[in-house]
Amino acid sequence: MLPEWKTASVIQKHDSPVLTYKDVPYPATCVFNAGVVKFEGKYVMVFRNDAGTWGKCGFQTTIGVATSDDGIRFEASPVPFMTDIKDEEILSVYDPRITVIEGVPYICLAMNTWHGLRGVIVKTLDFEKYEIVSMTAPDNRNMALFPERVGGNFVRLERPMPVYSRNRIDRFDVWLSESPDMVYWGKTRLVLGKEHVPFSNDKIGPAAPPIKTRAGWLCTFHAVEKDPAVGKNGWEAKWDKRYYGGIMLLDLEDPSRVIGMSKAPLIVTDRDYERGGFRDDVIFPGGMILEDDGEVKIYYGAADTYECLATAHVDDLLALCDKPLEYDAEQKPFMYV
Ligand code: BMA
Repeated sequence: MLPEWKTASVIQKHDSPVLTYKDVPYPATCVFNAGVVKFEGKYVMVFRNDAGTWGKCGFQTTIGVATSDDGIRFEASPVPFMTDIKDEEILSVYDPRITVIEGVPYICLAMNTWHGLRGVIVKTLDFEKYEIVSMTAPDNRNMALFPERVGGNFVRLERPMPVYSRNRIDRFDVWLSESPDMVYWGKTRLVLGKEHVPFSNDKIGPAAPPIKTRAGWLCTFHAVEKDPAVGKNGWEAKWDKRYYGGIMLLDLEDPSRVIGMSKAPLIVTDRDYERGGFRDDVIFPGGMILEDDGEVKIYYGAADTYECLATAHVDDLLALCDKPLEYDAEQKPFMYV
């Protein structure tokens, strides 16, 4: 039996999803895993849309854009975005995260290609035209950019997926790389190992782009627990995972250093629309905005089907990150030999 985790008491979930297929004026079925930023006076959301038959979903993924004046009521643009990125090698892009850096919105997306799972960074000024800035080598996706340079370099969180070297199972962690120009990335180092997260028995990954606070970079991540009790959990033929949102604090000067982390999840599924969908029990945060009054808006995909919103005060989130990292010996990392 898995532990019965609860959403942290400092979190208020909005009553209903903030974006669903009903809000999208072109073929849409599952609308989820969005990135959101404030840009030129509006909230801009870039979301994932898996079209297909309701109750099945599918892999006809497009990327959509929606805007809002209040961060709650979003209006989708009439046509999808980045449809021409697919070519003979790139099959689909998905799970966008947006960061405005030096006045320019950059979007990180996961990318399925014929030769592996990659990450791509694009930049745009109008959310209509875009330019590819760089792509990762496979298998590495789930990138989230920091909103400013640190020590002179751009910084991103990322999630390589070493399979062969880690006994061919999901044992994935959160990493960080730096770049002088957003094109060449290196100085790669581990941020958070799965063995540091008491609510993961499978893998973890970066979630929304970090926000800067006086105490450090406040940063969400997703954590996956496999539940052996379920085989089918949602519309998909087999699905035995649960995804939670977690929260940690990274050092302002060296963001590869975790200075605090909540030992329990920040957000778990407890609403019908989070528990029932294409894949049940999935919380996948992709956007986080710090408002002037200290409210933090956290946007998250639910059940791979809807886009939702939760809020909390920044001080309450920081208070959750008061625990140092502990290493769980039961979850010792290992190498394939
Ligand atoms: C991950 C990604 C996400 C998805 C999650 C849960 O591997 O594919 O897009 O939300 O699984 O299904």
